[in-house]
Amino acid sequence: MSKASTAQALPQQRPVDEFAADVLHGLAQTPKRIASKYFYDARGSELFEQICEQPEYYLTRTELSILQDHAADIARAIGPRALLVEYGSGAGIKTRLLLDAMEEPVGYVPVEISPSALNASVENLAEEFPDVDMLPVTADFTQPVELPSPEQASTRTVVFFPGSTLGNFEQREAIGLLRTMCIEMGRNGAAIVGIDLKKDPALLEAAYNDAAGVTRDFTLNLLARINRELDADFDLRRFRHRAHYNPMAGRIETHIVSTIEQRVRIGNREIAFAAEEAMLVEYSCKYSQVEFCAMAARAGLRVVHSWTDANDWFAVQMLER
Ligand code: AVJ
Repeated sequence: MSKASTAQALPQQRPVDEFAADVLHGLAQTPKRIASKYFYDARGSELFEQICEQPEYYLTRTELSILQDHAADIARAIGPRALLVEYGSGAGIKTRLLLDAMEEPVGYVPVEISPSALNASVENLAEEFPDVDMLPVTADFTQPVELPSPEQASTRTVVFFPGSTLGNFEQREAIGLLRTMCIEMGRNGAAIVGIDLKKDPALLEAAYNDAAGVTRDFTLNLLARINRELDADFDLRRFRHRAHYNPMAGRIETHIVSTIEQRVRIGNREIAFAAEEAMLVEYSCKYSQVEFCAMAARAGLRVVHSWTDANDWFAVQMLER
């Protein structure tokens, strides 16, 4: 049986035009803002992998330990012959763990905007799991996607959304995304969602301000990316990374702050920054179990399992209709 290992070509807006339009639109707003999804060019993805290895950034390693410790339990809750759909495709370690534990998974569908990331993740998995149909889809998972069917019939669709990526969305969008998931998984489907839990703000702030400065580089790479792709002249020495926990909103808010009054050129436009003006680039929402259940309920989903670590720092939630 031949397993597809290249991304399906789907009609798309030209990515550079969309990036340019989003950036210019965001910088015309007050306060200025740029969506965090634009962090992830090749350099940004590389820096994110490095963030995951920083001692302060507990999220990745905690989620991984939860998946490891509860793999059998999770696999049992999923059941046999499931189609695994993943929103975003990471380095593949978590996926591998899950596929390894699952009973006869029939297919794997990573949904990801970047075709290069997509193909890389699928190529490795295809070798390791020859009986699993690899069905990558190049698409923005915030929009409903038409899922491909595996060669072998599946008993249910399980959407995997690890990494607390849900936390990057504001509450309304997050509920919208859970609704999209709910539709895509179908009537007897399930979702497995990783979320970061509320904890001591000092621990949270440390995770987004690592001592080695990798998170700072990751944040400022957004400006470097704009310079590279949109013919701009941001001087990275005149901007700084700032990440604070907002306890009322329950989230880390990351800004890029202009250290002086300055003008920046993007293509043929000029953008003015005041001294200490802050541009919003990321939210990372933190939830309590009760808050997450309430959000899921608003999307028509219930939490049927919740797996956590010994410190209750992170949770892997299983949702069903
Ligand atoms: C990949 C979205 C989960 O919000 O913790 C890490 C991204 N930003 N450090 C997060 C991120 C700064 C990360 N997520």
